[in-house]
Amino acid sequence: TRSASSRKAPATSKALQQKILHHLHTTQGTYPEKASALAWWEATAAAINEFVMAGLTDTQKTHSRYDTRAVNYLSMEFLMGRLLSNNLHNLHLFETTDKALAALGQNLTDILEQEPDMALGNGGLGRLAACFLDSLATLNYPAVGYGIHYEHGLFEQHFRNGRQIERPDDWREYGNPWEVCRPESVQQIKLYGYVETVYEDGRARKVWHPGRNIKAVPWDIPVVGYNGANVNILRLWESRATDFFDWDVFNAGGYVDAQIEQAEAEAISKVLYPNDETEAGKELRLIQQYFFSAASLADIVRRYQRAHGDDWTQFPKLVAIQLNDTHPAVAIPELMRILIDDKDMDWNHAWQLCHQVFSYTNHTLLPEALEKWDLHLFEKVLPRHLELIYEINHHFLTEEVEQKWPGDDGVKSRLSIIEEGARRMVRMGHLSVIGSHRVNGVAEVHSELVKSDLFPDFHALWPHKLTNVTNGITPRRWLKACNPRLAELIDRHASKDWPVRLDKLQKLTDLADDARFQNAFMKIKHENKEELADVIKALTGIEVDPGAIFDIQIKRLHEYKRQHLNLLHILALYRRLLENPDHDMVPRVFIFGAKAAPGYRLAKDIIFAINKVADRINNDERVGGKLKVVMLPNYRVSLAEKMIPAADVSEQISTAGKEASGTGNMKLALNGALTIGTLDGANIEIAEEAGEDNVFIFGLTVDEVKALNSRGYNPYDYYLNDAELKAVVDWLDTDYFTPGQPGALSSIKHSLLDGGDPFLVLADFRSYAEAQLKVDARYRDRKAWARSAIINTATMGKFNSDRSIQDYVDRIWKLKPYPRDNA
Ligand code: 26V
Repeated sequence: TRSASSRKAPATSKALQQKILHHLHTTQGTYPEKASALAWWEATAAAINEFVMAGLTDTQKTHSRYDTRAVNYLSMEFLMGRLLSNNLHNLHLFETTDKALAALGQNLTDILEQEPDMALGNGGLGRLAACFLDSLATLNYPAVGYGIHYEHGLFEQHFRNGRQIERPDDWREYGNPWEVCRPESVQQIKLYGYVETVYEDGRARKVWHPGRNIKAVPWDIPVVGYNGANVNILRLWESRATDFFDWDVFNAGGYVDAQIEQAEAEAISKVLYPNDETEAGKELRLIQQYFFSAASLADIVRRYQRAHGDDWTQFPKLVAIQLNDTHPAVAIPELMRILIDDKDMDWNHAWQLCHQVFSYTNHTLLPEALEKWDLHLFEKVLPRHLELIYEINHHFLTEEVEQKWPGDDGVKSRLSIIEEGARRMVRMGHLSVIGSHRVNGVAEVHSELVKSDLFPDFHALWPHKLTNVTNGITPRRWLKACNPRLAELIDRHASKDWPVRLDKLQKLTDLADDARFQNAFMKIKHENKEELADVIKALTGIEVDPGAIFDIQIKRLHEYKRQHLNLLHILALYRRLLENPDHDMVPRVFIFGAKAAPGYRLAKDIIFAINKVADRINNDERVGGKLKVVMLPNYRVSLAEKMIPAADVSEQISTAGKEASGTGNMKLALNGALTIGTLDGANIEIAEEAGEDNVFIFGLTVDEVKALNSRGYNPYDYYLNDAELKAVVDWLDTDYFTPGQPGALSSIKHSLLDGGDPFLVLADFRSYAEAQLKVDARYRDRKAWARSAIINTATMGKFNSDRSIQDYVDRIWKLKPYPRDNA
């Protein structure tokens, strides 16, 4: 029976106190009077780890006892953030720990602040992977996350004179209490070299003679499900030099070369690439992709063979592999290589297995983000894989494409994995579609565009392959943990199980017009705003009024996300206030958080512009406190957790058709912010759920954007015909915001006019400004605002990542849940 077992006995705060003290003494080697906050954090984490590890062991035992089908989620990025608070919530030990620490004279909130974020990702794609791991564990699905154990995650952002400065992130500088090294599961990874054809028994075999061997060392991070459900594993690979063994060569002058080789091997997992949409074919990035894909596949195959030896019939029944974007697409030829070269399987059998296990998620349509590798670079690094890709391509073009479109060379060249041209390229998206049985986009509109614009020929060839799974977010981190006041209110008025049944928030719609509930809801929002005001003061020195509208835009800095549209509107408000100091507007604080890719000039200029405009406006007495602008430095998961609960307005203003889904939009709406947004990505589905009355939609639609672009868009048509727009764009070309440095902000104006305004900022400006007037008007009607905010929270159930995961399970992965034995 799996009823009451000793481990389930909930820890009392007394017992926890003892555990924490024990770890303070025996693992930290210190004592309460002397211990630093960091030591308290380490000791608390170690105490909680006892529960985590026990759950991990039981879960892994259960999985191997029942030989479970599992999904292997391959991702270059996992943006986990902090783990202690999450683990405490998921184990229901938060209050107990709070009490235990209080009894020891410590404050849990302060201790939680000691933990560095695990920032092993750039943005949406990496955070989605982290939310999915939380949901997989919570729903008791067997799953392993596979990624890279970067020594340095996403850079730390500072501002110097308003400009972004990057510093390396050092999340592991003082060790990390959550990870477990698994030397018994080390893998050897081959690179470079050449391929030899050997003839054996009248058969040609390919032998890859690698030029390089690298060791892949796995670090496991336990992923705790809510309710202490299963504890799954996130396995991150670290690169090391292979053990040096030839002592003679070493002593005969090889010493220096060996050190260089070691440094090169370790470079592979040294740093996360900080670009989230473009990267110009860097060799090291390709090696990172192969390194972690090959190590993960070797691990998957090893686990399978431990139970099934050379019987491959069960392989597609037990193994599902999800490719998080095309970054791990090289896993497809790698599995072919393992099956054919190492396991001696014939092509058709290998391909049939391969194609059944893989599926691929597309996260972007931006042409610059669609990965292509120079064929010669690819051949140099992975000579055997290029051969296999040629063969995959040959089978595909001569069998499938020729069948469907006989003699059509146009369609063959469009569908070929190899792009012909001056420089031949390997198209990773094509490889991913051909090698997978399912391909999904991440929101309805995005998935439709994947079918119609990105892969139309593939869609015609395989009408059932392309599908949609709308993204989601975990309500445990993004409501329960980050917004405890609201969580408690919901506990009292909806039902207690909302963290796993988010659709139950619907009950709150009945209270949307209830004056007492409205007051309670808005009081919480106000308290959250007071807390954020303190954070703003501490980080920037800027004082903001919690009575003002908190209008928040948080996401990577990118032209398509249009932070500069927001900025132009801020300039328009400022100008209205200067022209008429009595101009009637609800006081507003515009708050940004955004990192720019270090090499993305215009994005960095936009950050600089926001900082300079903020300086000027915040210090201008004439605006009478009606307008403030704040750009918080070093935006990251743990800062998002403080900003989101305090937002009144959520800025989701991408050019229609460009934002695949967005997930910040979901987090903000769930916490009662009203969206001002375009009909793009998941905004459309948010508007459907909340109702058009409770969001502020503006701007061109996807179809209108297409029509305008094909007519020929001319930004001057808008610039010259809108006096206010012209005035604010021209303002950027003066030294008003950068005294003594005229032209310091003119790159933005330049991109909007001579640059052709590729993201239609000027075209959407007026409609955006009008939508902002509606925001202002709604806020004046306190009851109407409260009603809309409550309805937003109440109707976001769809965006629970548990629902996304269940969609993946039903349509793609076909998993069964296995609650752990002993739970
Ligand atoms: C692309 C590249 C290109 C090469 C350099 C490194 C690098 C790193 C990441 C990426 C992919 C970025 C794609 C991405 O994050 N897409 C976002 O995915 C979210 C989750 O599906 C979605 O909500 C956002 O709309 C989408 O922009």
